[in-house]
Amino acid sequence: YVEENNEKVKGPVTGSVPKGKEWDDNIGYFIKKRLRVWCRLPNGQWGIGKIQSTSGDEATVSLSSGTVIKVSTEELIPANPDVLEGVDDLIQLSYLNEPSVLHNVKHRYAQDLIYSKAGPVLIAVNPFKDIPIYGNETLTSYKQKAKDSPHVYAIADAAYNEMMRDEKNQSIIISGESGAGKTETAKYAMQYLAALGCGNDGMEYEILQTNCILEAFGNAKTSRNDNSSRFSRVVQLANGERSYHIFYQLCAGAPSTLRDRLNLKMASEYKYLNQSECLVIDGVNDGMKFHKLVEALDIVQIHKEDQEQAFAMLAAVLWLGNISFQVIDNENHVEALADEAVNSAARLLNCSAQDLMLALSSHKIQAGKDSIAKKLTMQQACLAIDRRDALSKFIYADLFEWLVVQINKSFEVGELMITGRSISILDIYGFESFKNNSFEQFCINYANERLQQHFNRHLFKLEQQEYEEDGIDWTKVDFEDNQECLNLFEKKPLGLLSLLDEESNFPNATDLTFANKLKQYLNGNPCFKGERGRAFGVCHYAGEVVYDTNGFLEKNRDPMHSDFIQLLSSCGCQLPKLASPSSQFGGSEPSMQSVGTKFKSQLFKLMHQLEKTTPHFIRCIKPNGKQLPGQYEDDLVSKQLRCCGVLEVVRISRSGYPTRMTHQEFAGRYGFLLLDTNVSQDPLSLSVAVLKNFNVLPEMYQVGYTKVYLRMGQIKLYMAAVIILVSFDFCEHLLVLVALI
Ligand code: AOV
Ligand code: MG
Repeated sequence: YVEENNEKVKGPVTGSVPKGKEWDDNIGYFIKKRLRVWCRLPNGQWGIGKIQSTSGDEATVSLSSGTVIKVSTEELIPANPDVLEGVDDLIQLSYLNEPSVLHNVKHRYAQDLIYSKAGPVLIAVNPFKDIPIYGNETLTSYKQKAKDSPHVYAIADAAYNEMMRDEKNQSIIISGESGAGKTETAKYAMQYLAALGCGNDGMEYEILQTNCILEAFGNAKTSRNDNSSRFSRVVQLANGERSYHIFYQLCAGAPSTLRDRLNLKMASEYKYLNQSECLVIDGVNDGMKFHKLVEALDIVQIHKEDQEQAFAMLAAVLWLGNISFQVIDNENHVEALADEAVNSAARLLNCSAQDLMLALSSHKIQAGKDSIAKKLTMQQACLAIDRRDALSKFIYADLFEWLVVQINKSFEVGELMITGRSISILDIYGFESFKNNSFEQFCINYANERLQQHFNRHLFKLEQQEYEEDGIDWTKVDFEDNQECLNLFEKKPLGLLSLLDEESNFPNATDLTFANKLKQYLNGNPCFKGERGRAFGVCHYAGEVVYDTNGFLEKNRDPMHSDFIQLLSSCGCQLPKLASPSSQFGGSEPSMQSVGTKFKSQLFKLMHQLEKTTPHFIRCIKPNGKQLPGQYEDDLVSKQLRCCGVLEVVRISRSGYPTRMTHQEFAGRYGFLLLDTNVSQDPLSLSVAVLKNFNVLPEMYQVGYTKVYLRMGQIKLYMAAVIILVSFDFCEHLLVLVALI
């Protein structure tokens, strides 16, 4: 069928609406054969139907719902025959266009087939309900290769096999909007690899328990996702959102002896938690989660004393948030109130209340070689709050880092990284566009932009570059390159991050002067949009986002004051070891790097690490904005599929050559199959002879200057046939061949 239609329809009908003569020529064929078409309905949705007749530019279409409508022929797009309804891999579709792709994914979703392939990329649509596809039985059937339908297990399995076969590190890169299912998908990938790699149930269980710990400390409820992966939100919350789960779990679940030792109250009594009018999540029992967490901490062998110390740090953070300041009128300075909050925080941090109060309400000023503590004046009152919040964030960040180090220690991951091969699973915070977007969204979206570039590089740029350089016949496929948007962020000196740093260092700058500066230098950049007042817009790969610069400068500076480091390292508490003078913060000096710059360099490090691996991509899709099962919003899904370039990936995979080997490799693997000993023994001649001898169709391969390129599935198809053909004569080679394939 595919062939019949490909023959009739001239050129690939892709993209949105095919224009011009090419499609007009084919309409007649569609009418004659009563083939189905997609047609854009007045409400903007796509409907499927058959063309009854045409007159000029207008067509009469009878829709499958029974309605007959008249539309412009420009609004018609060929649909796939029903035998292709819900195919596993979009590359199997005869007609590749947006409504067909959308419909295929939707058709599968309606049957709980949440996974589809788009060539090499796995598409995962969030079901927002439990479906029975992750049990041991399913896992085993992927392990034994009894099943190969699209699944996160299949991707994990492929990563594992390629790691073993090519002796190369692998990565599974999971992307998608907030709430699309990245973290869940990452957990399933981890579950599969743990089952595959450990062979020892205890270890597997132990590895999976780390998810529970990392989620408690690293995830929080946002308006988009009740269990969102976050990175900064200890001190400030938007309405309806929560801080990290661990705070609520501790408050709800700590046993009474621990409560007494930490002077712990209910979550509702802490300012850091009660400011957002959201203390609980529907269907989640924080107290129970706390018990699970303690179990997990025990399983990964974090000592009881360390656990208690970690909880003490959390309680200290909560009490810090309750510290308030008063203005001492006659002395014109601010001072922390010596109340329960100060006393509890100081006791938990193991320092004196006096020292803590001084550290919060004074700042160090450099006088020659010495620094002297100067009390904050009334005009600097808000600085005191900033200092308190900076201390809280610092303690929390330190605690998180400590936790990761402990977990890795318990698996001796460090050693494994040096000696063994690895599969990295990347799950980060997803692209976000809220009504009000701040510095957090700015960083999150920048990271997603970088990740998108990595995706583009591997699936579009490198692939096509290799074809061109190796001299094979190839028609270039265009794709949406986001390089310009990345330049907007990264360019020096006139990029968003550089301008932000410059303004953050300028004493009299405000968020408004920052916004004005951006408009002054960046207006005219196609990815930048100057908005009113303090706002500015960025055209991201996933859509335009308007950022409010309110708080940008302060959040970007976020200095860790040297006196805090002194305070923490002089106090007896064991846990924030990293806060000691030898830490990453460079001795007793405050960190000079801005948050934005630090974020960028961490991101670069991550990308550099990923570049050294063979990537496997998973694109998570959010089917609706309400976190509900069974609802598939066409527009929302369309937008996500478009953003991640699904059509282009499919087009490249369909016309590309995913299997490639150097002439040497190919000749080495398959050359022995040749019976004709007269063939010249150089790798190129041997490779060509093998391809010809086994009648591999010419359109199924290309021979480049250095490599042999084969279309998807060719090795499996032909070489499986070869096994049967040669098995009688070459029994001794058969096993070798099977192993090679
Ligand atoms: P995210 O990681 O992509 O968001 P999550 O993985 O946390 O999104 O998924 C959000 C919610 O969707 C989960 O809490 C589950 O309820 C549900 N869900 C996702 N995948 C599945 C699945 N395969 N089966 C059942 N339910 C699922 V963010 O971290 O916010 O970007 O920063
Ligand atoms: Mg997540």
